[in-house]
Amino acid sequence: MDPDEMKNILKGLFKDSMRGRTMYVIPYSMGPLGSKISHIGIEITDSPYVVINMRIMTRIGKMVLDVLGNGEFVPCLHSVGYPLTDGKADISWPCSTTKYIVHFPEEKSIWSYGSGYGGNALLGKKCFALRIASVLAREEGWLAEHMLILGVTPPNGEKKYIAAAFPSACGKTNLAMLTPSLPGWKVETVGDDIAWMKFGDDGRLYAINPEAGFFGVAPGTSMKTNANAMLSMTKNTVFTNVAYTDDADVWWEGMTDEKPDHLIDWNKEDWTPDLGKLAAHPNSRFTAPASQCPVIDPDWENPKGVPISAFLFGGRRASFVPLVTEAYSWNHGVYMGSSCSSEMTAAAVGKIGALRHDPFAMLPFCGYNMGDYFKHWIDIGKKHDNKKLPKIFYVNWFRKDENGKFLWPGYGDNIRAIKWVLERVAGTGKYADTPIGRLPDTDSFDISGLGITKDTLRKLFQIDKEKGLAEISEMREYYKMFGDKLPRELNAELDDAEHRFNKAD
Ligand code: TSX
Ligand code: MN
Repeated sequence: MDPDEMKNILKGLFKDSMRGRTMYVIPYSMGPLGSKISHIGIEITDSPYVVINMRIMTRIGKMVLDVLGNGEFVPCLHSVGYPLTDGKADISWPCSTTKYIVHFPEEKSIWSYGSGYGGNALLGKKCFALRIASVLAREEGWLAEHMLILGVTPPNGEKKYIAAAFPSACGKTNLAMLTPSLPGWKVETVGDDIAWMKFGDDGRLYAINPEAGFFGVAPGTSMKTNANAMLSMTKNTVFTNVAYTDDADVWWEGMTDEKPDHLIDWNKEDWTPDLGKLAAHPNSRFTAPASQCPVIDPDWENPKGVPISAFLFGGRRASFVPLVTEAYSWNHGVYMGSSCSSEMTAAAVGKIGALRHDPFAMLPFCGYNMGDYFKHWIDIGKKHDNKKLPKIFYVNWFRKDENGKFLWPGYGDNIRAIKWVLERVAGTGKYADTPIGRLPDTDSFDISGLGITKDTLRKLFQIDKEKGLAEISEMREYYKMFGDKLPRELNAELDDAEHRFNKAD
C-alpha cells in the first residue's frame, strides 16, 4: 500500500489506543552493544508482556541510549489496541480484531497495531532483525538472514562456524544446540534464529546473532530432543501459552514420555489426558536468555562476529532429496537456497505431499521483492573472493523409505553430516559428482556405531533421474512467479542440472 495512505490509517488507529495503560519506552540494541554490525531500535509499547520479553530477547536500557547518542535508530511503535477507557477491566490477552503489522522500508520504521504476540509485538526480532535489516543489508552489501549459527569443534580442535536456514518445523533450535553423538565432537551455539553477516577486512564473512535470547516453540522440546534448550530455561524464563502442573511447574506435549494426570491447560481450564485435547498451544513458547544455554559459544557476544565457513539450507522432504549435498559453486548454492521447501503434511493448505516453497526460509521475512533478494545473493558471489566465501550445502534429515519410515535417526547423529561438511570445507572429504551436486562417498561416510546398514545409507543418497527431472520442472514452474525479477543465473542453474541428468547414462 502507498506508505502515506497506510500511515493515515495507522494514525487514526493509534489515536487514544493506549488510554488507561502504561506506555513503555524500550531502547534496545540488536547485537552486542557497540559492535559495528549491531543496530539500535526504540520500541514504544503499551504491553508489559512485550517489555519483559524484549528484556530477554534484546539488550535494553540506559546503556543503549549512551551508545546511541545522536545516532540513528529504528523507531518502532506498538499498541495492543485495547484501551482501558471508562473503567473497562483488562483481560489476559488484550488485542484488537483490527490488526496491522506495518514496515516502512524507505524510512526504516515499524508500526504494529492490534496484536500482543511474538513477531507482531517483539519488534526487534522478525520486524527489525529480518524485514528492515534485509533492506539495510541489500543497500549496504551485507546479509540479514533467517539462520541459526553454530560452532563445531572436531577432535582435532579445528573449530569452524556454520550458518543454516530451514523452513519452520525442521528443528532449527535443536540443530543450533546439538549434542553430537560422535565422540570428541563439540557443538556450541551462537544463535538459533537470525544471523547478521558482514565482510571483514580479511575478505571473510563474519556473523553475529542480533538477539540475546531464544523465543522457542515449546511443544516437542524435551531432554531427549534438546537438553540444552531445556537447561537454558530453568530460570529467568517467560513461558507463553503452556500448561501448568499441579506442583507449579510447566508442561507441554512432547516434554515427557508420559502425560501428567492433571494440568491447568493454556486456556486456564482443568485438563486430564482423557479429554484428548492439547494442554499447551501448539505454538506455545519459552523466552530464555541465551547466556543461560550450557553450550553458548564463548564468542557469541564478540563484536567482530564469528567467521562463517559453510551455509546449510534444507527442508522436510520424504523422498528424492539426499541427506547432504554440496553445491558446485556459489550460484549453485544460491539455487539451493532458493529451492528450500517442505512437503505438506497437513491437508490444511493444498494437497498432502505437494511442496511448500520457502526460499532461504525468508518468504515471510524478506523486506523487498524476492527476485531482487536472489539477485543480492548472486551479486555477493560476484563481488567477493569465492575462495573465501562459505561453501554451500543442502541437507534433509527427513527422508523416508518405501514404508514411510525415517531413514536417518537425525538429532545428535546429524553431526555425521556436519563432519562431512567440515571435511569438504577442509578439502579432504571424499565425494562423488552427481547431477544435483556433490554427494558424500558412501564408503567413507561416518556411520560408526550407528547401527544403520550400508543399504540404508545408499537409500539416503540415492538420486532418481525421473524424480530429478520432475523436480527441475517443478522449480521452473515455481520460478515463473518472479517474472523478470528472477536472476538469469538461477535459470542457468536449472539448465545445467537438466544437462547433467540427461548426459548421465
Ligand atoms: O529437530 C529435529 N532434527 C534436527 C535435530 C538436530 N527433528 C524434529 C523436527 C520437528 C521440530 C527431527 N525429526 C529430526 C532432526 O534431525 N529428525 C526427525 C525425524 C525422526 C524422528 C524420530 C526418529 C528418527 C527421525 N526416531 C525415533 O523416534 C526413535
Ligand atoms: Mn524463525
